[in-house]
Amino acid sequence: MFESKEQFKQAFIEKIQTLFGQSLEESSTAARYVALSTLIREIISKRWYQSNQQYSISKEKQVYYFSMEFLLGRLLGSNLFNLGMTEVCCQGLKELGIELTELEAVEHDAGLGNGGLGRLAACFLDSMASLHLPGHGTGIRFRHGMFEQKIVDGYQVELPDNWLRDGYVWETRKVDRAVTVKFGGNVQMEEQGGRLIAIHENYEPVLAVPYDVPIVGANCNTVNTLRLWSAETNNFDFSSFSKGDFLKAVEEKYSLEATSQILYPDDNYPEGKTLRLKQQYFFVSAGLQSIVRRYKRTHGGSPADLGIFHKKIAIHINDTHPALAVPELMRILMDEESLDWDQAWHVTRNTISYTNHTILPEALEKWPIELVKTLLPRMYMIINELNERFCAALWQRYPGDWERIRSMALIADGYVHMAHLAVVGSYSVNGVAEVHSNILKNEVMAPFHEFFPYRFTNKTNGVTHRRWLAKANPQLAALITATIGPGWMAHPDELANLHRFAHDGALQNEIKAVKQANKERLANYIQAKMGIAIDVGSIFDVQVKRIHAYKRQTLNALHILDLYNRLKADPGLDIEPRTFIFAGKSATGYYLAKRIIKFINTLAQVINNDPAIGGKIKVIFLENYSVSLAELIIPAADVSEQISTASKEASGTGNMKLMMNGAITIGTLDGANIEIKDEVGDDNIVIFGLTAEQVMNYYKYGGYNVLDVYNNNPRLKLAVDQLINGFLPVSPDEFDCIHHSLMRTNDEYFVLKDFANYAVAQERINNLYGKQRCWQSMAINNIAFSGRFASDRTVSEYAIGIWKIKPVVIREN
Ligand code: 26V
Repeated sequence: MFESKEQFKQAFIEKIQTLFGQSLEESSTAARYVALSTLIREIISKRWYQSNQQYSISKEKQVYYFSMEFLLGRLLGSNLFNLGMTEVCCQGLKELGIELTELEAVEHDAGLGNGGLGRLAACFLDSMASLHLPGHGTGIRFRHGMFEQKIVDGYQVELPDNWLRDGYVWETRKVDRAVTVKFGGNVQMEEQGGRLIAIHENYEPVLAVPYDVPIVGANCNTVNTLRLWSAETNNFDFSSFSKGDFLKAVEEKYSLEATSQILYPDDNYPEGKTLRLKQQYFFVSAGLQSIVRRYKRTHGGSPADLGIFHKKIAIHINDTHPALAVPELMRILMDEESLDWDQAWHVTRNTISYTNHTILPEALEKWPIELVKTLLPRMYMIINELNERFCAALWQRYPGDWERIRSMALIADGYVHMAHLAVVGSYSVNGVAEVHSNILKNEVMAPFHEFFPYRFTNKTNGVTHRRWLAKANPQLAALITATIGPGWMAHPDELANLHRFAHDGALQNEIKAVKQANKERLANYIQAKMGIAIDVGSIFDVQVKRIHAYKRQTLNALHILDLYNRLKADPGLDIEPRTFIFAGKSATGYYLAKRIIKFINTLAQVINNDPAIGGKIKVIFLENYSVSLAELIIPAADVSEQISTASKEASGTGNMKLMMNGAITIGTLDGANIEIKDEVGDDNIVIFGLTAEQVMNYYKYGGYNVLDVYNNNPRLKLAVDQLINGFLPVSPDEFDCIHHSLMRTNDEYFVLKDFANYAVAQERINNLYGKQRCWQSMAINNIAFSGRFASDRTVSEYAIGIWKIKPVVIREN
């Protein structure tokens, strides 16, 4: 650590010299970033070593969070923040004529995730380390993360993400910890000494090499590990090579290494691709092998030692993507550690816990039997045995109820059902918000809940207030600290003390000024990026998230179109000026979502260039939504759009980030919106639309006819017609698919049904914003009651309620 700015400056300059053989003056911004990060990494490394040592000595239980995705974003700023070094570095650099923010901007986002699920994993890592919890991440080091989105002529265009291009300072390659993962081949059972042994032959070995990223806790010495696995091969096919067939040798190498090349960019719509199943088994197997190896070093390697594995290790699976952890842990315990089936099953069932993140039926993972059999023969054997035993238990309880047994089986209708495997193979299943957990228990997984009533709980999501409030919005953080003291940083519940100041005129003015500054920062970015000037006095109305039919960007867009129509009809219409800001990526093959992007951009083109409306409204679609861009947009938001069809959004986490930054939610009673409403009270949120129960009743019993709504709402009818009647400057069939999804398939997501209420809710937003005192008090209350949505709360609920792990306070030696 640096005692002073002077000491820091000297170390920084020396680092540039030793790394690059350059003086400070000669160095580029990129070199300075590398030098600063390297310096910080060295400080982290000491604590990392100490953490690992003390974890081993303490022998306390550890948790491993298995996730296909970790959407980390940038680490320099958050590491400095958690180390408490932001100030000294920022000031020291300033004296050298360098802006810290400029160096931070050099870092490529680690975009190893699609959206909510991956970012949640990153927030959890931050909270585990900051709560002194021995908790680590296990995932894949994708060579290419989430694609880079360009908007060309209003359409999404995908470019490969090349985040490793300039190297990644935060990772350490641990070649001595590599393990082998076996694919394909065949498995024979042979009897040896009275035991059945599985012999796996003719398999394709892939070398899994771990890259470790340190996860720095805030204001403590804890540094945990995110271990990301990379597929490599050292068995270059020398026979082909020496015969001169270079191409074949290289081909094989690339095909094996393909496993960790690319993140699948489809959330909520898994494709049954072999490579994806390969990725899942790859990191699950590598991760478990390495955990068992470490366990044996610390706790002993006899079968009896492994029989109490679950007392020292918890493994959490983030959705079903790592659900092969169930059969893989069985395999390791039986085939490699000589436990019998019952012992292995006892350990496995008590080690693994599972979070469900979606109930969209199309997102529930299932794999064709044939694929599992050929790619993972040993996994298939074990799943099959698990299935037979589970079905037998079901038969005991429900004799003759074939339909129920089929609906719960691990293998049925030609597929392996991963959610069933995850529920059966774990001791805990949770949803991510109250309403979502209840739907799991009472609808989607009702038969499982009946069979395992104690297995199901709720753990409402949270986000790290360190990144999403303190770091993203430093001025707001300073203001909060000046008002209620610094305690909220370690105890986000203390934000509630702000409530007393909700009507304090001075604080209201200051909150407004901070928001204004953030809006200006965003407006500058938009001006620079897109050449569009936006009114910083307008309401910044923000919908940033993946583009998906159920999230209903279409509802927002249709309302904008309606507002535009009304402004055209009556240029004197008295509304607060508003800037509608969208950002988000569509899955590559998701045709409808891609057209929704084009629809928003078409609206932008029409509205932003129509002098008749006097600049009262503008529409902006910011390209390439990412963690870093979110950190820029969210602090500038006045209004948070959380308008999914009730029952569809498991939780949402953007809703929490926006609330924490003082935005007012306009939203449906879906996901965590309901709990946000409960926290802030009805006066500090604007709720509209069908409830989850109403939506589910329509699905079950019918009774919704989109035409009734369409024919009875002339404003809505006009906007819907404008999609296809040549009103918009695109080819007449451009938005057929959007129109079709609304009008021809009876509006599956109730866009038209909720439209009128949404328009009323938007008017309320407009009127509330007009009463600035009232608005600012609402903003303060939203910040005040966001403490519950800090991931520190969520993670401690997991630690106490599920993982049964205790903090281990790391001493500085
Ligand atoms: C993810 C992926 C990623 C790789 C490609 C295939 C595939 C298929 C399905 C999924 C599931 C995504 C589920 C998900 O992201 N759920 C979101 O989880 C958030 C954190 O709990 C929650 O806030 C969101 O409401 C929920 O949609």
